Amino acid sequence: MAGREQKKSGGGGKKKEVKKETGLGLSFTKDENFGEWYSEVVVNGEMIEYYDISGCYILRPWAISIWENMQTFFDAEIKKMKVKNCYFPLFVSPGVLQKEKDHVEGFAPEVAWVTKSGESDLEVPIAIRPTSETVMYPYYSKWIRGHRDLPLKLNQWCNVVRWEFSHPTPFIRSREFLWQEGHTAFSTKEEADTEVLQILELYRRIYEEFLAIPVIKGRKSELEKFAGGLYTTSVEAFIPNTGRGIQGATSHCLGQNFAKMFEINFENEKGEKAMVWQNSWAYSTRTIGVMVMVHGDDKGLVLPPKVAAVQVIVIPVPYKDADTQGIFDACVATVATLTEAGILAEADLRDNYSPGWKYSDWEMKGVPLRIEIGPRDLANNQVRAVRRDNGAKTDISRVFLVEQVKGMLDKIQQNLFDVAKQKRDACVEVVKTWEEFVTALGQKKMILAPWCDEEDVEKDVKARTKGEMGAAKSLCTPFEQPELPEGTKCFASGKPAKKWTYWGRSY
Ligand code: 87F
Repeated sequence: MAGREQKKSGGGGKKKEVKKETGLGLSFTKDENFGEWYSEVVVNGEMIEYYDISGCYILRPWAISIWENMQTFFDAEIKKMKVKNCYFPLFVSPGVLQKEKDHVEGFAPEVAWVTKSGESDLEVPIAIRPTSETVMYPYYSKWIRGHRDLPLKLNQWCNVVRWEFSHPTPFIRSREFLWQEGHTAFSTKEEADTEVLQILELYRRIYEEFLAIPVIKGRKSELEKFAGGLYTTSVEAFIPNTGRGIQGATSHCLGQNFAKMFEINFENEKGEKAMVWQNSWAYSTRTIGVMVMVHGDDKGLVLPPKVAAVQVIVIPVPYKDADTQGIFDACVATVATLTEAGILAEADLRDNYSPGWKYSDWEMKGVPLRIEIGPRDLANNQVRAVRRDNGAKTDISRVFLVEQVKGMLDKIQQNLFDVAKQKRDACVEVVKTWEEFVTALGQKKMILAPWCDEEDVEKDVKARTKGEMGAAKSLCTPFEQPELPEGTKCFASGKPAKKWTYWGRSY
C-alpha cells in the first residue's frame, strides 16, 4: 500500500485469517484493533485511497457522494437564511495573515507556505489558507459602509490546509480537508447570537438526521473556544471504541474582535460610526470519519440510508438450470421500480463473481439494504431483503415492493441512530468527585461533572491527567443542563460549581 502510514502495532493487533482466494473481508476487528480496523474499512469500503504525502488522502466517489448529500441539505438550508455562496482565493499574503497575529500565533506552525515557482524563489512567500478570516475580512471592510449593507452573509465550499504533525487519520485529521466556512456580519449582537444557534441546529441535524449520530449541543470553555472569537458553540460526538469525544462542527460568535482588527465599520441608523458583530461557522469532511467510526462493523462500512449513494443493491442468485434470464430480468425490473419511486437502487449483474462474493463486497461498502432474487423468489413473485445494520431477512411480495423498501430504509436510519445513542449513553458517566472522575476516565467514559468554570482549573485538570493516552479536557457545557443543586462543588477544585460540563479525552 503506497504511502500508507505504518502504525506500530500494539497488543491485541492480531490479524484475522483473510479469505485468501477473494481478498474480501477485514483482517482486524473493530473491538480488538480499532485503529487498523478503521484504516482498513475506509480503504476496502472504497472511500479513501492512501496517497504518497502523509496526511493527504484521495476521496473516492463513494465518500464524495456522502459529502454531496450533506452539502445539498446544508446548502439549501443556509440559502433559506439568505446566506450567499462565494469563493475567495486559496492564497493568503503574509501581511494580512500576520495582521491578525493574536489568533494566528498558536496556529502558525500549521500554516503551509508556497516559497517557489519553478526553480526561483518567490519574492514574498505566500500562505495557503488554513481558514479564511484574514482572506475575507479586508473585503468585508471595503464592502460594508452603511447599515443597509448589513447583514452580510457569505459562505464558501472549499478546501483548507493545516500542516498537522500529530498522527493523521483519514477524514478525522488530514492535512487538507473539505469544508464549508460561513462568515457573517450583523449590526447587532442579538442577530449574531440568533444565527449562531440556527447554524448549530443545522449541524445537529446533519449528524442526527443524516449521519444517524447523536450529538450534544453546547458551549466551549474559555480554554477550548476559538481564541479569536467571543464564544464558541459546538456539536460534540463520542466514539465508544476509543472513549474519545470528537468536535463535530463549530459555530462561533466572533463578537467585534475581527471588526476592530480589520476596521469593519458601518454608519448606523443614527448616523454614528459602529462596529459590526460577526460569526463564523464550519463543518468538514471529518463528519464522514465520525460516521464510519460510529456505525462501521466487522463486515465493513455501514451507511445510513439518507447519505448512501446506493440505498439498495439487487443481486441475482441463479441456481443451476433455473431460469437465469428470468432472474436477471426480475433484478432489472426491481431496480427500475425502485428508481421510479426515488430510491437509489442498483443491480449487480457481474457474471464473474458469485452471489456470496457480491454480498460481502456490498456489505464492505455499507449499502443499507440488499435484495436477493433467486428461483424460489421468482416463482413466488417476491424478493428477499437483507438489512445491513442488523442482518434481518424479510421476504417481500413484489406487489408491495416500494412501500416495503421505503419502510425498511426508514427503519434502518432510525435503528442506526437508536443503537448509536444507546452505546453513547452507556458511555456517559455522571461524577461528583475527582476520584470518580479519574476512575471514569480510565473506563473511557464521557464524563458529566459539576464545574466551577475557571480556566486555571481546566488547565489543572489537563496537567493532572496528562499521560500516554492524552490529557482530558472539557468537551462542552451542554445547553441542556441537569439540575445543579445548591451547594454542589466543582469536581476538580472543590469550589462552588457553576455548570454541568462534559469532559473526556478527545480527537
Ligand atoms: C490553523 C492555522 C491557522 C484553526 C488554524 O472554526 C489558523 C487557524 O484560525 C485557525 N486552525 N483556526 C480556527 C478556525 C476558526 C474558524 N474559522 C472559520 C472556524 C469556523 C470557520
